[in-house]
Amino acid sequence: MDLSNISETLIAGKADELRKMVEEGVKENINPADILNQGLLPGMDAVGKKWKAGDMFMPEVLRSAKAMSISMDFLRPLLKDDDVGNAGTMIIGTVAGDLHDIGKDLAAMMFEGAGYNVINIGIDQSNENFVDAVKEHKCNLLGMSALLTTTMPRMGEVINSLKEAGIRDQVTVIIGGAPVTEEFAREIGADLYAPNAGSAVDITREYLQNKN
Ligand code: B1M
Repeated sequence: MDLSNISETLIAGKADELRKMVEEGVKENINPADILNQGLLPGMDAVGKKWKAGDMFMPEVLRSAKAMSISMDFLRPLLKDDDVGNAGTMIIGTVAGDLHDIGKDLAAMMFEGAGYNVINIGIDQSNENFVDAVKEHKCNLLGMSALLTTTMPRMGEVINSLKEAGIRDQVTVIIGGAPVTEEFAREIGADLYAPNAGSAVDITREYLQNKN
C-alpha cells in the first residue's frame, strides 16, 4: 500500500474510507508506526498548512480532524509507546465555566498531528484539574482555550496555581480562543499565544527551538 494515499484520503476528510485503508494497512502487516508517521501525520500537517494558506476552510478541516481521530482510535492501541508522542506530552482543555470546545479540539488535533501525545481534558475544567493533570502526566506543554471574556481570567489563575505548586517551569503554556490576545497572554505570564489552531504548532516549535 502506498501510504501517501492515506495522507490524501485524510486531507479529503473521507473518514470511513480512511479507517478502512488504515485497517487494510495493518492487515497487510505494515508497521502501525509507519501508517502514523508516513500516512496520517504528513496528511494532518498538510491540512494545517493548507488551512493557514487559506486553501482549506473550517468545515473541511473539521472533517479531516474527525477522520484522523476515528483512525487514531483504531491505531492507537496497536502503537508502542515509542511510536507516538516524540514531541512530548500536552495537556489541553477549556477553562472553568466555558463550554466551547471546537477551537480547542482543532488545536488538539494539530498538536497530535505534530507528534505530541495530547491529553485533551475537555471543557469547563477547574484550575485545580489543569494543575493536577500537569502533575499527573508530567507534560511539557499546557494548552488552554477560552471563548468568553468572563472566563479568560481563569487562564491567569491556572498559571498562578502552577507557580504555587512549583511546577510553572516544567511546562510551556500556550493559550488561545477568540477573545484572547497576545497582550493578554503577556499580562498573565503565558509563554505563547496562538491566534488560530493552524499556527499554534509552528509558534510552539519556533519558541522551543529558540529556547533550546
Ligand atoms: Co458561544 N459565544 N456562548 N456557544 N459561541 C461566542 C464565543 C460569542 C462570541 C457569540 C457572540 O455573542 N457573538 C459569545 C462570547 C462573547 C464574549 O464573551 N466575548 C458567546 C456566548 C455569549 C455564549 C453564551 C454565554 C450564550 C448564552 O448562553 N447566552 C454561552 C456560554 C456557554 C458557556 O461556555 N458557559 C454560549 C454557548 C455556546 C454553544 C454551547 C451554543 C456553542 C459551543 C458549542 C461547542 O463549542 N461545542 C457556541 C458557539 C458555537 C459559539 C460561536 C458561534 C462559535 C464558536 C466556535 O466554535 N468557533 C461563537 C461566536 C464566534 O466565535 N463567531 C460564540 C469556531 C472555532 C474554530 O473558533 O473557538 O475561536 P474558536 O477557535 C479558534 C481560535 O480562537 C483558536 O483556534 C481556533 C481555530 O483557528 N483557538 C486556539 C481556540 N482555542 C485555542 C487554543 C490554542 C490555540 C488556538 O492553544 C491551546
